[in-house]
Amino acid sequence: MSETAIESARDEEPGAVTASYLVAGHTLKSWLTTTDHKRIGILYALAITVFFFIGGIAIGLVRLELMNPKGAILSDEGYNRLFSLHGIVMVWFFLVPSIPATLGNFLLPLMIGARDVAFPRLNLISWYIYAVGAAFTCYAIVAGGVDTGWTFYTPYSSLYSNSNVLAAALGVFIVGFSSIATGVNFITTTHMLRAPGMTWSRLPLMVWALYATSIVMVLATPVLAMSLLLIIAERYFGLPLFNPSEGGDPLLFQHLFWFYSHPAVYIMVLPAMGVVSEVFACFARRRVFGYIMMVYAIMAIAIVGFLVWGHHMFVSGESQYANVVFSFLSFAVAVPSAIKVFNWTATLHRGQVTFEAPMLYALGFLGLFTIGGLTGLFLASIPIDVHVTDTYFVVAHFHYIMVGGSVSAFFAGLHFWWPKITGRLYSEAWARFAAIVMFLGFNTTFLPQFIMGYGGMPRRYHVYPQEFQVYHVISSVGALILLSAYLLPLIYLGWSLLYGTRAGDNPWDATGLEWQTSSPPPKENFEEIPVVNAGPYHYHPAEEAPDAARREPQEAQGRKP
Ligand code: HEM
Ligand SMILES: [Cu+2]
Repeated sequence: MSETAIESARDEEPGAVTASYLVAGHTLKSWLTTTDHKRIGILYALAITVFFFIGGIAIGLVRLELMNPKGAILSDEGYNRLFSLHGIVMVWFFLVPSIPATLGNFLLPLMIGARDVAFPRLNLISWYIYAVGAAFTCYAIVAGGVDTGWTFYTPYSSLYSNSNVLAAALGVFIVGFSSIATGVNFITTTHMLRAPGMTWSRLPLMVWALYATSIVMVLATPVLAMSLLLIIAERYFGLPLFNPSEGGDPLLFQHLFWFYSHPAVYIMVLPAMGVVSEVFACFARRRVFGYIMMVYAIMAIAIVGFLVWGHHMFVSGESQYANVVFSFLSFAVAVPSAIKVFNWTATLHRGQVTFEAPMLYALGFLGLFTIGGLTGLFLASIPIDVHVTDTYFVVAHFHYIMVGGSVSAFFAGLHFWWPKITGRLYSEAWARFAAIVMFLGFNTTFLPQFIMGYGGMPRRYHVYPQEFQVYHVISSVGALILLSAYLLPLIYLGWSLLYGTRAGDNPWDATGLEWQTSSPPPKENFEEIPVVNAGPYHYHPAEEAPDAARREPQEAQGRKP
C-alpha cells in the first residue's frame, strides 16, 4: 500500500510526498483512536454494513414466512420479533447514520477545503457512542429480541410487550446522542472552516444537504430521546404517562414519536438529495439547474418537515381539524421535493449524459424517489389514508423513499467517491450490472405491495387470505434478487480494494475541491488549503457565456476547464 501513497502524492509541489490517510498508521489502535474524519467515516461504513446485513437477514426470514398464507416457518412471536428487528436496525443503525456519518464525515471537510471537522475528538466519540448504543440493541436481539416494531408504540411497548424493550430502546436512545454530536460538528464545521472564497452561495449542494440534515438532527433527536425515556419510565417505574386508565394519554407518545420521526425521514433523504445532485452534475457535465432554488428547497424541506408529523395519526383519533391542517401542510412539503425533482430533470435534459455506474444508481434514485413522493401525496389525502393506513401500501411508500431513494443514493455516492476514498477503480461492468439488478429487484419487491395494500392486506400480519399469496410470492422473489444485488458490491468493491487499478486524482473529471487533492487524500486533506474563486459545477464554463470571466480563476486553480 505504501507505493500507493507515493504514487498518488502530487507533483504540484515538487518533491512533496505525503502519505495518504490510509497508510498513516497501520495498527488497529491507529484506527480505533483516530481523529481523522476520513478514517471515522470508514469506521462508520464498516459498522453500518454489519447492521445492513443483520437487518437484511431478518427480513429475508420474514419474506420466507410470507410465501405461505398460513405461515410456514415462524411462530407468531418470532415473526413479530423479526420484523421489529429489521425495522429497528435498518432505521436507527443503518439509514439514519448511512450517508451523513460515512460519506458526510469523509467528504464534508474535503468539499469545503478544511483539514478536518471542527471537533475531531467529538467526532471519534460519536462513533463510540454509536457503538455503545449498538451493543445495547445487539444485546436485546441476542436476549430474544423485541416485538414492538421500530416505532415502539405505547401502551404496548410500555405496558404489555413481553420482550426486551428496555435494552432496545436504550440502544436507540444512546445512538441519538451520536447523531446529535455529528450534527453539531457538521454545523460548526460548515460555519467555521470553509476555505477562503468558499462563500455560502458556492457550497456544493451536498454540503447544503448535510448542513440542513444536521439542523434536523440537532433539533429533532432530543424529542426522540425524551419519548424513549418516557417509555422506560412508564414500563419500569410505573409512571402513568400513556396508560389511559391511570390518566395517561396514549396519543401523547405518537405525537412525540412522529415529531421526531417525520423530520427523521428527511435525515434519511436530504443527504441522498445532496449526493445525487453531485452525481447528476458530473455525469451530465453541467451545473445543477437552479442552484439557488435547490438550496431554498433543501432548507424548506428541513423546516416544513417539522410541521407535518400529524399525517401519521389521521386514524388515531386526533381532531378532524388537526387532520385537515396536517394534510394541507403535507401537501405543502411536497412542493420543495417536486422542485428538486424538476431541477434534476432539467439538469439532465440540458446535459450530455453518460451512464457510468454512479449515474445509474442516481437515476434509480430519481425514479424511485418520485414514486415514493407521489404515493406520499396519496397518503396525505385523508380519505385515501383512511383506506390504506396500516396496510402494505404504506410499507411500499416508505420503502420507495427510504430504500429506493436513500439506499440507491448511498450506492451512487459510494461508487462516485470510491476512487477518492480508496485510490482504486472498481469493475465498471459489474457495478452497472449490480445497479440494474438492484433497480429491478427493488421494483419486483415493492410494486406488488402497493397493489396488495390497496386491496386491504394489513402490514405486520403473517397469516393472510389466500388472494394475497401471489403478490407475496412475487415480493419475496424480488427480495431475493435484491439481496443478491446488495451482495455484488461487497464482492467487486472488495476486489477493487485489493486489485483495482489506480484511480488517479480525478477519474470522472469532476469539479469540487475534493477532486483537487490526491486519491486517497493525505491525512491533512490538502497540501495547501485551496482558494475558491467560483461556484461549484463548472463543467462547461463556456456555456455560461456572458460570464466567461469565471473561466479564468478556475483554470488558475488547476481544474480542467
Ligand atoms: C421525503 C421522504 C419521505 C420519507 C423518507 C417517508 C417515509 C415514511 C415512513 C417511514 C412512513 C411509515 C411510518 C410507519 O408507519 O412505519 C411514512 C408514512 C407516511 N408518509 Fe411518507 N415519507 C416521505 C415523503 C412523504 C411525503 C412527501 C408525503 C406527503 C406529502 C408523505 C406522507 C406520508 C403519510 C401520510 C404517511 C402515513 C401513512 C399511514 O400510516 O397511514 N410522505 N412515510
Ligand atoms: Cu411523515
